[in-house]
Amino acid sequence: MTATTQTGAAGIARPNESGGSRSRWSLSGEIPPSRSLYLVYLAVGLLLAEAAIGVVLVTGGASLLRPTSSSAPSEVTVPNGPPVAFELKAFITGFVGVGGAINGVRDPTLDVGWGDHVTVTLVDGEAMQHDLHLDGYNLETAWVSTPGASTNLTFQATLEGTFAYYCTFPGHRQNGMQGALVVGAATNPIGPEANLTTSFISHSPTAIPPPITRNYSTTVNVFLHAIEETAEIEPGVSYTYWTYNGTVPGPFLRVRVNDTVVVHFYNDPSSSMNHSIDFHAVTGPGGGASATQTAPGHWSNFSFLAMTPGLFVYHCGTPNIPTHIANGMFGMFLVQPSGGLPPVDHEFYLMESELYLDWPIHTMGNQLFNGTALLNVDPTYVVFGGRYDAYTGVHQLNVSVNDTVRIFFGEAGPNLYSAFHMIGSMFDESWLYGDLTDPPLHNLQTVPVPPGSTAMMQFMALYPGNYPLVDHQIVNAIDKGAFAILNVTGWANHTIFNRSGAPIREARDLRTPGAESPLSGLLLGRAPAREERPVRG
Ligand SMILES: [Cu+2]
Repeated sequence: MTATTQTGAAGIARPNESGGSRSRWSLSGEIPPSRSLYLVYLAVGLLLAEAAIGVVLVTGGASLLRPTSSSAPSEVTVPNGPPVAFELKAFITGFVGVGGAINGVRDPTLDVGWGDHVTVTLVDGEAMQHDLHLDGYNLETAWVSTPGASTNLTFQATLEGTFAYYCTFPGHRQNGMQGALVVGAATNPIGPEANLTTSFISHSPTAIPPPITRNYSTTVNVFLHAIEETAEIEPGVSYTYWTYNGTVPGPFLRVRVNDTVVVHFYNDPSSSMNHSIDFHAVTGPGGGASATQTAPGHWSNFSFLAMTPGLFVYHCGTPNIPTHIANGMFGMFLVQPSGGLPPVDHEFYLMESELYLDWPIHTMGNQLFNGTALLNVDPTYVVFGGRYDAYTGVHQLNVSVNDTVRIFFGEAGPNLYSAFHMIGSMFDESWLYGDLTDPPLHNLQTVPVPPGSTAMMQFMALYPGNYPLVDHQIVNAIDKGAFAILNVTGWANHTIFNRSGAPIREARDLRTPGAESPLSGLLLGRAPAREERPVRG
């Protein structure tokens, strides 16, 4: 046992990366005590759940960091390098460097010279079991389980290359407990694009259940299947997502208020860890997360009364929750008000989220999750449907002039707000924060959607063209991928818009002055029509 050293504050760049593109990930702070305790609490619960259902240790699996060479040339004598020592403090969210150039750095890269005599000391930062395995050298420490307990590895760095180190306890590596040992001048290049298990990760915006027209309550069975899928974020860039039912977002679920919902949750045997579901539509512990902590290959079930109407998010509630959300585990749950929703020509389903990755955006190859970027809220991509510019080209949204359109929009986060906006038009009616009980706001340009919330927008398509749907936190749309196209085809009414600059006449007649618009007022019977409200200026 050795005394633990308090780690310092953020601000130390990872070695060997000061000029590299990965330096943006290089800063890390200590975990705030309250957050740490919360995560420990959740993780201990998870481990107990795992023990109860007999999960075996997972120590194998694919290497997250690809060794670039396996051995030094045999005819060259390994130099007798100096001793080099590192200390790492183990937390469920990652290893934190102690002392020297790695002080305070989360999952620091350990740079050593070829032939150096390396000691890596592992100190437990919390009352949880951890260890440290080093790929390539195939070395592993004993495990530690109490704060301050320590163990170590000592070896000579005879192999050049980049080698992953990680905790072998189930789920811990996925939670962020992984880093790299770099021996010699090797860097940590991105690996080649992985084999894809699905050609398009994004949920179709139009593949949603039809409006519920019944006027009575019933029992609705909901089936959700947690499964990992490897897909492209953009052409040439692969990533292994964690999904519900194989898409990001997961399925759009639709019930009527006061329906009884029976949730059937299955975690695929191929999953690398436990999963669960927290439905924001549920009144009950964890929104169902406590009832659905499920090991790979197992089922769980629970039921609830959908007594609150609204448009709700659901997401995974298994530690580390932000990681599970960022990896794609979220979706939307509509509890229709008893009066239903007004008929429209098109309903679309879109959800925004962030991807936190090892290498900069557009780097070709197989991207990996980066827990430091997540904690620093430094997303690599901000996307709809889990994919860069997902709903463009052949996947764009298509409507015709004079069609009425409804968009169900959700912000999964895990961290960012969306400023949802349609370039080239307004939303006639917007129900914010998933509230479908109060009257909508009218004629909004940009709709604020907090993480873990939703909004419902309606409008009539009036003029042909491409109308980008974006996050008006505009870097997210233009540079990071939160960009979709709503294509409107049909007759160009030049009294609305005219490229020639000719006089515009009778534009207000388009919405049948004096009458209700096709949308206004139908939902609740009290929203004023667009034309009936006072015109400012
Ligand atoms: Cu999960």
